[in-house]
Amino acid sequence: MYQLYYSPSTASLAVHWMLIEIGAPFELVLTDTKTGAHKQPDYLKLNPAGVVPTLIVDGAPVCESTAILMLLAERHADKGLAPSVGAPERAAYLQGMVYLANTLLPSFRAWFYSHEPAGEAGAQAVQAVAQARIEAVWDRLDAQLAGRGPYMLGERLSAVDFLATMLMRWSRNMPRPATAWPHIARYLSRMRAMPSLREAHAREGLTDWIDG
Ligand SMILES: N[C@@H](CCC(=O)N[C@@H](CS)C(=O)NCC(=O)O)C(=O)O
Repeated sequence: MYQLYYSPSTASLAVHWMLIEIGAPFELVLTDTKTGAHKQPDYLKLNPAGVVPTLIVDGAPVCESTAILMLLAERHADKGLAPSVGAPERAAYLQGMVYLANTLLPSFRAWFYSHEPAGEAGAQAVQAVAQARIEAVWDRLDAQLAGRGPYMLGERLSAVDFLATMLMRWSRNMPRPATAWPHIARYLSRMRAMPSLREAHAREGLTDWIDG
């Protein structure tokens, strides 16, 4: 039985969604970032960075949403959410996960926590850079989806889709949300129809975005 330390609408959503999709038994442990639960000493023992998510796997904590998604895909290989070692799509899979983790995740951190790099005085400039970086990723992913779809890796759903969709959702209140890009919009229509994503939203009490 997995235990997922989560906070609604945050980086834990992709993990929550994947757990539902693979049908693995898990327990949700609310770690509400709004109340500071993620900075309490007991939680910091599990996740020293004081962020969500953390997944308890065989009694040990695993941090970093991207790593957790890759681990779950590997542990539940029968669900086909990661191309196996040596498969032709393996390189694109690794590249897709690391690209999202290295570009979008930090850029969203800068967008949502724009005071962090240079204090309140620098927040506006940090947001402007973050917005430009995020939009550049949408340009690239839109072109990718135009050329090969319907999923991020082509014909098959993979862990990349869980991470990409969650990050696209995070742009919903930005000046240009990801849905402003036509191929991404079409992609998200398909993803938002997935019963597992809808279930994750319902369980987290999220009502915006899922219906477009
Ligand atoms: N690299 C981490 C980032 C996690 C992260 O930044 N989580 C945010 C919510 S989306 C958080 O816990 N924020 C609370 C805080 O930093 O105080 C991951 O992918 O797991």
